[in-house]
Amino acid sequence: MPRPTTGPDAGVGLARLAGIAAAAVGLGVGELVAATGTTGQSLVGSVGGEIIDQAPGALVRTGIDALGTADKPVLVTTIVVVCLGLGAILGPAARRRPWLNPLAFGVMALLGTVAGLRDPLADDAVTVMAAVSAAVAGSFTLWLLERRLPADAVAAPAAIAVVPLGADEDAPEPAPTLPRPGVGAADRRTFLTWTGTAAGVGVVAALAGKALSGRSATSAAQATVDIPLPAPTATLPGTPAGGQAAGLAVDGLSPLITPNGSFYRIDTALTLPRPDLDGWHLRFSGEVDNPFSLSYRELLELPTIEAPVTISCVSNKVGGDLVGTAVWQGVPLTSLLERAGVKPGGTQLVGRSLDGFTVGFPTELALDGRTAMVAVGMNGEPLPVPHGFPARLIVEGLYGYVSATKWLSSIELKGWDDFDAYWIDLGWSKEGPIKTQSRIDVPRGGTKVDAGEVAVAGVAWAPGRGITKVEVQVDDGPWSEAELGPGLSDATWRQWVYRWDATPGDHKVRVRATDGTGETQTGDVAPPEPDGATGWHTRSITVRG
Ligand SMILES: Nc1nc2c(c(=O)[nH]1)N[C@H]1C(S)=C(S)[C@@H](COP(=O)(O)O)O[C@H]1N2
Ligand SMILES: [Mo]
Repeated sequence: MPRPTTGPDAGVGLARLAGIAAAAVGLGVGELVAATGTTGQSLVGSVGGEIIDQAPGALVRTGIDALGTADKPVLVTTIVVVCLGLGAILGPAARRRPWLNPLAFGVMALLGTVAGLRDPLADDAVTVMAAVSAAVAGSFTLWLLERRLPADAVAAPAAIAVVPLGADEDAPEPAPTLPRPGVGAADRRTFLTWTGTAAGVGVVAALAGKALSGRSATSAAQATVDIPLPAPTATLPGTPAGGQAAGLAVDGLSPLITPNGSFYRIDTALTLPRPDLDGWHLRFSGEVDNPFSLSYRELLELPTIEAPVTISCVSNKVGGDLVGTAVWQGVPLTSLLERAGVKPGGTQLVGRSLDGFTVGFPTELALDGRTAMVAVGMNGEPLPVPHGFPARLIVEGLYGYVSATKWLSSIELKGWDDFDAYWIDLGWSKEGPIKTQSRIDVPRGGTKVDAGEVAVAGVAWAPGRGITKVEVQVDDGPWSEAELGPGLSDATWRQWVYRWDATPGDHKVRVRATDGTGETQTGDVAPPEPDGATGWHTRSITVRG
């Protein structure tokens, strides 16, 4: 397609640019104003959050691990691109019908406002201010730019034809025409300068907003919190003084304790909740005799425990990496529930997050002796924001979606049948005990190894029951017992290694674990839905001669 320099088509092209630039200004100003709120919640973030919450169950369900990680930038990018695209449509349209300009920006502001008001992370007043400023700035920009559209583009006389700009030799030569003397080129340059400047303002405003919300009160508060506990690794068995908890020394094997920076992350939060710590309270309510609430300071002053616990996501596939082990530090649920006084009707413990996410599990599981806590620390640090700062639930033996509420805001006791938490409505099982699983970490799939001794190693977990045996099978041979690494507790995974005398050729290696009750992991293949994947993790390994 030849690129028009003048004429009606040039006018459309330039008006599109004006629309895109105006949309960029609207987006940028909206983000900047939204970032001034205490929570720093982004307007685009609120819209994305609303899309995640409104998306049909199946879509969110299949996207659970993706939504936890890679799809979030994709969603944000899509929203931005759609807004700019709407601008590209609006630009030319508003040239004919100027009233479309305020109307379109008004509708977008309304949508942003609705999403923001429904978003528990966004401050209502700030949302309205952000949406209104975005609409006014965007609409004004478009009005300004359209007044600067080159005169010939606006007049669009039929006689002026399209002049190809690119070296498009195949294209038929159109009747050569010249820009009208005195207008065209110079006007065009001025217009493009204005448009470019406007787009630049939009980008700078958006970046400033991002910087501002990143430097929120939360980050500052978190940096100054000192978790009143000793460094956790000191209490773990087999820990060299001041060092990491020791485990099996095999290259590529998951460490016994997963560092915070590489701990898997799964949640529906498009933008991280960054609570205003002064206003944050953990509330206990519902079927209890003494409802109460605690500030962050009050929570930190209570007696705490620390325990290594392996948590996993129900959407983890066989062999997947949505599982990790940390030393969690926090206040035991037993003491908090004792203080609240659970009534007989409070058979379900509902955890609610600042962003509206909910979990629910049988209250008795918090009281049966397993590790169950309101965690404030992870591996000796205050909870990192992506893992739930300021506080989250950790319950040994339960998948995260029924228990591990991050950015915890309240614990409510309800009847088992009176409430279904977030993922239950979307078709996942109401009860979520973690199934016994094992994974081969090394050798990696598809790698070639040399014949001779090969360390096949990985981790196996059955939190709450513990792991007593791991077996490895090569091709259709017998199951052979692997060596187990140090056991921190029944709540954590166990490393294992099998020293395989590898013979040249293509082999299949599979693993299965037996838990503390004596039950061996089933080889029946089941998908993660609705209550966790089963099957034996299998790797194809080529051994060189
Ligand atoms: N607020 C909130 N908490 C949440 C979730 C969420 O979407 N929102 N996801 C849960 C799920 S499905 C899992 S598996 C764990 C993951 O915890 P992590 O991200 O710290 O590994 O958090 C749980 N807590
Ligand atoms: Mo999960």
